[in-house]
This record gives sequence, C-alpha cells and structure tokens, in this order.
Amino acid sequence: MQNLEQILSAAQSDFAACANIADLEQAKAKYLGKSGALTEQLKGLGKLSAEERPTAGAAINVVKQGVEQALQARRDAILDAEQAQKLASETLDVTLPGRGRKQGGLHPVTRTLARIEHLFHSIGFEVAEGPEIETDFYNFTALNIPDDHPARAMHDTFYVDDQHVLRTHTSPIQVRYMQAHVARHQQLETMPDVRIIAPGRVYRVDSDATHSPMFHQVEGLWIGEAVSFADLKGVIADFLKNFFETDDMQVRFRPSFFPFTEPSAEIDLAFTSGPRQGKWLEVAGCGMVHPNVLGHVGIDSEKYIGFAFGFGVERLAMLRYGVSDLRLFFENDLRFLKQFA
Ligand code: 2NL
Repeated sequence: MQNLEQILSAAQSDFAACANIADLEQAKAKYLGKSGALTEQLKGLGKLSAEERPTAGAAINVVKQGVEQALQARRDAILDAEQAQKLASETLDVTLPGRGRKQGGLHPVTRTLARIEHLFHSIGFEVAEGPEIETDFYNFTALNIPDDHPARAMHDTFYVDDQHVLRTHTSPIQVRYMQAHVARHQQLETMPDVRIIAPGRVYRVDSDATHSPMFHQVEGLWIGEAVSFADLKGVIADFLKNFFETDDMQVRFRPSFFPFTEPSAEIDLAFTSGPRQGKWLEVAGCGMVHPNVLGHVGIDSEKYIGFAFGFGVERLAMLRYGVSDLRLFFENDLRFLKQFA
C-alpha cells in the first residue's frame, strides 16, 4: 500500500505544476478519479480486519480532505491569475480627458439650396422633384429643343442609352409636374396656378475651373391665367434681395434666347454699396414659357401663360460666400468645408 503521506505530497506538487484548469482536472483524476490513488486506498479497506478498518479509513479520509483542499486552493489561484491577466490586458484609463463630440455641418451648396427653397416657399412656391436619369422627351423634346440642337450632341449630354440621358437641367421636373397637374384638374373648368421650384443635380460633359460635370440648378415656374413678365421681375428682384440680404442692389433683364421661353432674358445684378459695388454679375436665365412647351403638356396656351427661370446654385453660393473657385465645392477639403459648418 502506498504511503498516504506520499500521496498527499505528490498531489500537492502535481497540482502546483498545473498552469490552467484543464490540466488541473487531469491531475485531479489521478487521485480522486475512479482508479485514482485515494480511491484505490478506499477499495483496499475491505481487505483489512474489522479492528484495523476504522483507523485506516479515518487516515485515508484525512488525506482525501487534504487533497481536495489542495485542489480547491490551486483552482482558486489559477482563476485569480486568469482574472488578473484579463484586467491587465483590458486596462481602461478613466482619468484620460474626453475625446469630445465632433460636430458635422451642411455642405455650402446644401445650405444654399435650403435657403433658396425656404425663400420661394415663403412666397407660395411648392418644391418639386424628379429623376436624374431622364428620357429624351422630358429633357429635350417637351422643352422645344429640336433634334439637331447642339445641347443634344454627345459632347454636352451624358447618354445612358439611345433614349435616356442624365438630365442636363431640372426643367424635366417641371414638365412632369405640369403633366400631372393637368391630369389632376382635367375635369375642372379652370385649373389652379402652377407655382413650383425644381431644385436638383444636373449633368453636362464639361469640366474646367468654372464647369463641373455635375452641378446644381434651381428652376422655377409660375403658370396662370394672367402671369406676366412684370410678375417675373418682381419675384426675381424680391428673391435676390432676400437671398443676398440687401436692398442695395440693381437687377436688370438683358434680352437673350432659350428654346423653351419667348421672350427670354439673362438676369444680372449689381450691388450698389459695399466692396463689389457697380459690377454686373450674371446670375440666372428666364423668360415667358414658350407656347410649344405648354402644348407638349396639354396646357392651352391661349388661356394660360407664365414665366420660368433657372439659377445655378454653385454660382449663387460662390457670390454669397465669396468663393472664387467652383472646384472647391467638389474637392471635399475639410479646411474649406469647415468654414460653413
Ligand atoms: C439658365 C437658363 C432657364 C428655364 C430655365 C424653363 C422650364 C420650363 C419651361 C420653360 Cl418647364 N423654361 N426653364 C427658362 C429660362 C431659363 O435657365 O441659364 N439657367 C442657369
């Protein structure tokens, strides 16, 4: 029979040599398992006489308790060490200063769009939207732009396929709106005015210091039974003075040509005070909607008349914020963009 003292000290040194719980469970089986050293000792009791048995049994139990104690102590030590290592590797220094909250901001073109929409909305214009991929009909034909017009040529227009283009202006939004408006009110004797602006991205094959292949436009449209060029002048002058926050401004309408308006004009403004005083700046195009355009959407041009205009949003943003290069809007340099946040 193996010496009980030896079993205890062997167990203690075996347990001490275990570095993790799995090893420890293996070592435990050597002593307390089904054929472990102590289990064998207990089995051996049967061979002893009735007088010897109690003393021997008690001695085995003392050692068994010692082994279990050593096992639990080692188990606790291993778990403590694992916990300590985990804490050390996941150190969190709660005394570090906070990183702060980074505040985002709106792009200057987005801010300008919002400002334009707000101002027109305040005088009763609805904001309309439409697809950026348009059909040839909505982008050109409905706008009285003939098949051989240079704007249709490959070098100006991004073609998606034979019949689809990336819209070159936001006019198709207005064409779609007028069609739907006519359909909505066709059973009525007289239809309500169309009074909308059409903001959005537009695309042209053009890229240099003053042209970007994608830019933004806001077009506007007012159709009714007696909408005149005088109304156009009033709406535009009022808008420009509010947009630039000054009454010190002259606005002039310079004769021009567009296929979709007749007569047509370029809109120029000049500040009459401040550093930019006296210099005429071109800001938009406009005119009375061409009868052929009204005809394409089923509006009787003998009964209804109105005006349309188109602004370049980047152009307005450059003038309002004093930005000298269009490309700054598209490079996304945060040093530039942060100035508008
Ligand atoms: C420009 C010129 C303009 C329009 C846009 C328009 C829209 C419809 C009917 C008639 Cl649905 N006209 N839009 C009219 C005149 C000028 O924009 O140079 N914009 C930057």
